[in-house]
Amino acid sequence: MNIQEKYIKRCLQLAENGLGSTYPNPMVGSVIVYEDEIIGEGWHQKAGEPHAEVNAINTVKKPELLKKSTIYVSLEPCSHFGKTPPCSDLIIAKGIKKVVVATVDPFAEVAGRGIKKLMEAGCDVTLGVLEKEAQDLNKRFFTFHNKKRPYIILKWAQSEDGFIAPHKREDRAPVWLSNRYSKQLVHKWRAEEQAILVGTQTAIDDNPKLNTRLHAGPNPVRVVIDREGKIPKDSAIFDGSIKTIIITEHIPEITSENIEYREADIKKHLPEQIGKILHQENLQSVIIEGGRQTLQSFIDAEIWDEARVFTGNVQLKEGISAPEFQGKLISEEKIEDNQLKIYLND
Ligand code: AOF
Ligand code: ZN
Repeated sequence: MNIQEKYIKRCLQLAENGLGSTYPNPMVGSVIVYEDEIIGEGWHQKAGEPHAEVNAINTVKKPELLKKSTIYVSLEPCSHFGKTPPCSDLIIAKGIKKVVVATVDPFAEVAGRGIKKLMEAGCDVTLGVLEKEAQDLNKRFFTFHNKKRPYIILKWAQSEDGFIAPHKREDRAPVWLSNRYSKQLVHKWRAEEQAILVGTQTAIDDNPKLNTRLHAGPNPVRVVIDREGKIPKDSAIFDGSIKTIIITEHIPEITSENIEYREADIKKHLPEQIGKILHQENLQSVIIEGGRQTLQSFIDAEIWDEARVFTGNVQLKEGISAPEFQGKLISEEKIEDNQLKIYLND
């Protein structure tokens, strides 16, 4: 690891202090280095509050050193007037001549303009140090701005013999293939994403609540596909306790509180349309929890980023088979009698 990587790594560590509180902004960290010594550090704490560079500059005890220092930032310094003024202007005004940046900011109002500004002012700018790590840290933010859709996580549980549910169900209740620790972990994951989506059949068969009752944290916005309005109105998803978006062909005249309808065109593929709708809603991530048809439609359309698959120790012998997909296995762990595998689409 070279010196530039060492300091960008520190920026990435600092950025992580903002985990869970910067949305819709990314997590960003910054350090200021004078003669191989860190003289200032900062990170972006919350949307609307100062950016990482401002916080780092404000911690420098001897401001006269700034002119001879290098500023490291895990994201391109901004060029726009948003809720706060442009960081690139501040860097120029403080006379900092050397700037090391991990990655360009994909936000349309910045997108290279911050770097251009700095270079035009005569700064020596290095771009692309630990770029992949920096983009991974804000994978939801990058996917949202670059692909104009949320970061998409597919999740399902399957039996040892590869089925996600039995064919027939007597009552509207899920059949549990994963154990209680896995279930708790799923609720933690729900709290980490901005939306949770299920298809019509899952909403009908399982009557899911789609909340985070087993883990502390916010509830994601519920998104439910109900093209023909077939889901019974007494289902948990219509209880109004959480903002719920229904993707449908026909928007009903009478709607209830916290339930919003968005129109989809039946002639076009749903995954692309849902991606667009959620982007318009400013939702940067979604966890899709079934069922087979919904999961497979996103896989077939190549509109997904991550798959989290539990395998239980139950045998179903027959039923609805697990989605078919190809991904790169990035982690594998045992949760008591369950196995959890996480894959990336790449
Ligand atoms: C930076 N440093 O620490 C962060 C940046 O509304 P504003 O003014 O807070 O601007 C938000 C945008 O600024 C956000 O979408 C992203 O493009 C950038 N975030 N930029 O120079 C930072 N958090
Ligand atoms: Zn900024």
